[in-house]
Amino acid sequence: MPEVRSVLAAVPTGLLVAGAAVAGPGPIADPAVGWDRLWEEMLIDITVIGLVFAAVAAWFMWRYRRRDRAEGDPPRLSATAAVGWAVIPAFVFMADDFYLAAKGWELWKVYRTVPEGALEVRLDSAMWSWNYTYPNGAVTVNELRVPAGRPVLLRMTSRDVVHSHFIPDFRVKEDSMPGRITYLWFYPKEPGEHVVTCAEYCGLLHSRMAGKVIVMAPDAFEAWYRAAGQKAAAEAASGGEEV
Ligand SMILES: [Cu+2]
Repeated sequence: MPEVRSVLAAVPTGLLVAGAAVAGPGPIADPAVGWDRLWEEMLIDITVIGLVFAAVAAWFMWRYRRRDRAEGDPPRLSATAAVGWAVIPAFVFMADDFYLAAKGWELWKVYRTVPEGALEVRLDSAMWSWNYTYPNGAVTVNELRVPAGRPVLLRMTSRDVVHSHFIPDFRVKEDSMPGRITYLWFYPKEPGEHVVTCAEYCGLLHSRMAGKVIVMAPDAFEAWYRAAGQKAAAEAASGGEEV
């Protein structure tokens, strides 16, 4: 995956280099790409199978059509041929099902295996907001800022009811639940914005429980990250004095 290497090579010195280096020089398997491939493969397979079955059915309809008001004289099948006609087409169809299922399991492993060097962010879901806390203490609400070219790991829990953090563009969706820690990871490659929405009905304002992932150029992210961390530290310090 040459574009990954060029992104990593473009990452400036500092925190991000340390993270990206841990991810290793090899390509990171991106589940979003995997889901798209699997979907396309399924569409192609069901189209081909559908066309083959339709062609065979059409041929039989033509071959054994009623002629001259005759009652017809269909060929008699032996028991073996009858079983073969039932089992072989079914097996062809099911073999493809098993193949796609195996590909799905393979992809699931990628989906659940977090690459090394991911940026880890804590997510507390609540009615009705997404609350992100970064390793340096920076906090954002309904806005997940991440650097391009580095995988992101969300460790999630909920303050109240079950929510589901869904980022359609990255093909990831995972429940967050009170009293439990769940996770998801995704791989933002280019700067840009992506919708986050709640995919688990969680009360009156569920439909407004939306946010965004803002993927930033690595140096812009680092500048924001440092400033947001300092702000959080200053707030914690002044809060401490008041107490
Ligand atoms: Cu929700």
